[in-house]
Amino acid sequence: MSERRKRVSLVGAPTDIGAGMRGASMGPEALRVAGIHAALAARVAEVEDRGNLGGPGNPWQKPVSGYRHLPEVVSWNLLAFEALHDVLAAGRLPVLLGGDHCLGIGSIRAAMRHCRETGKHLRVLWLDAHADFNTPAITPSGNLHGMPLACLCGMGPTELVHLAGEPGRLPIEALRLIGVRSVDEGERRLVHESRLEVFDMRFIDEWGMRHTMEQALSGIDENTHLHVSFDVDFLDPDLAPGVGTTVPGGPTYREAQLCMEMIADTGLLGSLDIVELNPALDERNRSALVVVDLVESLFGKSTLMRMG
Ligand code: B3U
Ligand code: MN
Ligand code: MN
Repeated sequence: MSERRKRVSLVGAPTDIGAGMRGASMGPEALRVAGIHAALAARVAEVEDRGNLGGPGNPWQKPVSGYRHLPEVVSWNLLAFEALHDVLAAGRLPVLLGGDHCLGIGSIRAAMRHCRETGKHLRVLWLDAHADFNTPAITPSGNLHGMPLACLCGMGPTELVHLAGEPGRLPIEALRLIGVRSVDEGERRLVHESRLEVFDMRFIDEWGMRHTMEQALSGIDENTHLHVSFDVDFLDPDLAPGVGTTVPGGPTYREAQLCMEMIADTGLLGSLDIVELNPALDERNRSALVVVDLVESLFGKSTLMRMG
């Protein structure tokens, strides 16, 4: 569907329940202040803001059996799952304003359910400095924002793996990780054993963003639902310092723009997460402003009219 005909719903999830640092709970408001609504309204047929989900507070506790805040993470993800599935079922495109990246579980579960109901094929583009593929046995922190992909692929606590009693798991083949440059020791082994398709920064340096995106998008067709999970720490910290876990050596402004533009060119974007923005660590909201700028490109903004 052309971007111009899309109808978008913003859903805020103000929580830092899965993170190792407080502050991502302010992400939704920072994105609104940076003008996400107006920026999208200029690109698509209609935008509504469904406001914020109201989940549990952050008790700031130590890990229990390998996880921090598991019950609260489950609650937030159930809320996200319901809200985002409602948006999809209404024929609209959900934009999750996070919040930390543990919310990717609920969000992608909603996209999986939607694909099951509509017969679409899901492709997930996970834009992130990290692999987010830890399990309770190997996590160095217990923070669930480092584990969402492993949970989605069936490795994690049942409450998260089968969130809301949902069947099945996310097939590894549906996933593409882009921009990765920080992977923990045990996680590296699991990524390798699981044959996750990862376009790390070395790949991007050697092959360029154009080739990277061609590869990450290969095999899609008009029946594909593209889910983009955009962890703001994907970007180089020079560009976007407002995240809890900055990792140097990320995509530049130009590389990130091209990444977004090439996704937009497919016309297949079906759902989006914007996560890990931490306004407490930002400078005059500049990371939020960069994100909004990139989201405009993701929804088809281009300098010139594109031919063909
Ligand atoms: N891999 C580390 C750090 C981390 C993962 N995701 C973020 N940080 N944002 C962990 O704690 O699992
Ligand atoms: Mn992440
Ligand atoms: Mn990350």
